Parts: sequence; structure tokens; C-alpha cells
Amino acid sequence: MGLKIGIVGATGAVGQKMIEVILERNIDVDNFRLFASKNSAGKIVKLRDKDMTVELLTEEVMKEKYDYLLFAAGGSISEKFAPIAADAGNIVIDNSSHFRMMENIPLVIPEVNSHVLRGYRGIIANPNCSTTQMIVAIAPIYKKYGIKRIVVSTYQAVSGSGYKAIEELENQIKDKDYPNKVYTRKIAGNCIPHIDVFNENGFTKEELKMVYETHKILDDESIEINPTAVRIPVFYGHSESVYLELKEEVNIKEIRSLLEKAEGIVLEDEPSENKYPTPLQAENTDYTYVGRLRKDIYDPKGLSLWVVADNLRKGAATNAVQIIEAIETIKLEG
Ligand code: 11C
Repeated sequence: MGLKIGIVGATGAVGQKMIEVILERNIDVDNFRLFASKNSAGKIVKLRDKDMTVELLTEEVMKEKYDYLLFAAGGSISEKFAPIAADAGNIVIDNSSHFRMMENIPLVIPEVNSHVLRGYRGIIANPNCSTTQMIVAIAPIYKKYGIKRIVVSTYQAVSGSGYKAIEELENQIKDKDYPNKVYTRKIAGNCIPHIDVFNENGFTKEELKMVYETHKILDDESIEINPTAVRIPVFYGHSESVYLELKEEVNIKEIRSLLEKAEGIVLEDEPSENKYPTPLQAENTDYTYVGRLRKDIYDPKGLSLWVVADNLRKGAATNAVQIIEAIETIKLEG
């Protein structure tokens, strides 16, 4: 029998991708339910050749039985409705940051720590997109070499801020006087070193997510992480320049082979042929692309790499759907 899956926030950028990815990956769904708050309830969404009406999100509908409920409606909606759904016995996969750092909530990237899902029911948190792609890329290296320190700068697409930001970039490309509504500065032709709110220590919340979510997923608080998160005028796909200080000397040949064999990674690194990943090619794919691998000129334990992934897919929707796949596999294994 197929699954009953509900999507909360079904009309947003991530909710729409969740539907797309579920259909593409041939998840066996018998019963799809789409929910949104009153601004979007009643809209029609296409599921293959079938039109579906988005239902109003209420406490009552969250108390029904589902195999999985995927939340992509923002932190305050998750805070209110996810516990109601979980208390009714449902598995909730939440894309917001609200539950991620709570002690008893698993924060999961299936390629890296799916073991934490074994025997668990309740709310499962999906990590932040910039954290996910970095961890997918560095996890095979971390397992073999250990990591002392990470210095990372991100180049993040506007789709990470939702449909309004996509529109803002489109409009500013056409009209240089189009006002800034989503961002503090014009985004067309610019880059803005500011994602999410500033913390007292000068880091933004987006940057701190990369620190603390990485510690939790790798179960290692000893890793020193120094991120700078930057918004750039790209529609889809986040890029990251990552510098790792490993615990042992870098062996580039071995690291290439680790990355080539790793699940979910495409190594694209042939400088002599100008081969390196870019966000345009990552768009609409589920992989994390790695290139520009190089050993530090000064420190034999230092390694630089360039990491690119579609932020709405592997960074959000695909990871959530892979959590469903991981739980279904665990069930089959018994
Ligand atoms: C961005 N990373 O690109 C953010 C979007 O905590 O899930 C996702 C925010 C989050 O703006």
C-alpha cells in the first residue's frame, strides 16, 4: 500500500519542490494532502495531470494520521503545528530552523547520519541548505582525516529567501530603479554579506547555523568553524569556498578517490579542461558538486575546495524526501 503524505506550505518555493521531488523519485504515494495558511488555501496545484486544491492548515487536519508530514512553511507555523501532528503519532520532517538544535530532535542528512533515525518517531529536522551541502562534501574527508578547523564563505542564491526574492532580482535586472524589498541593498549586480539577522558576536544567524548544525550532525563540537554567508545575484544554487584544516597531512589523490566514491557527490575537478562546478549546472539536480580541490601551499594539513548544490533540492526538498526513503529502508530491514 502506498504512503499518505501531507505537505504544509505547499505553495511556497520549498513546498513546490517537495511535490516535484516526491513525484520524480517515484515515492509510492496513495494519498497526497496539501496545506497552507489562509492566504494560499484554495489555490490549485498540479500533481502530474491532476489538479489538487490546497487545504487550509488547521489543528484538526494535523491530528489525522499520515505516514509523513513535510513542513516548509516557516518557523512559527512549524512551532505551532508540528508538535500537534507529532503528538497524534505522525512523523514530521520540518524544514525550518525551529527544532534543529533541540536535544531530542534528530537533525539529519541521510548520506551522513541516517543511523539516528533508527527507532525514532516524531519531529525530524532538515538542516539549513548551506550546512547540508558543506557537510555532504566534507563528511568523507572528516571520517578519514578528522577536521580541526573550517573557514567557509558562501555565495547564496536568492531562492533561499523565497519567491519574493526571486521576483526582486528579476525586476531589478529589468529596471535598475526597482526598490529593495527583501534585501537591505540592491541585489542585482551586487553581493550582500548579510543573510538572516545579526547576532551580538557579529556573526549572522545563517553563519551560526553552519557552526552549530555541523557540530550536531557530525556529533563533534571540537570542530572550529568560521563562516561568512553572502547573498549573490544568482537564482538557484548555493556555492561555497571551503578551507579545511585537517588533523593529518592532505593526500589529494586519496581525497579525490574518497569523494568519487561518496554517495550524493559528483567530483568535477579538471582545471586543465576548465572543469569545475557552477550553480547553473547544479540547478534542478540532487547532487552536491565538488571541484577546485587543492592542498594549501603553506600548510600540509590544509585543503581548499569549492562546493555547489541546488539549495531548494539537496538543500531542502530532496534531503527531506531522502529522509522518507531512509526511514522506509530502515522499516524494510526490520
Ligand atoms: C538562505 N539558507 O539561503 C537560507 C534559507 O534555516 O532553513 C534557509 C533557511 C533555513 O537564505
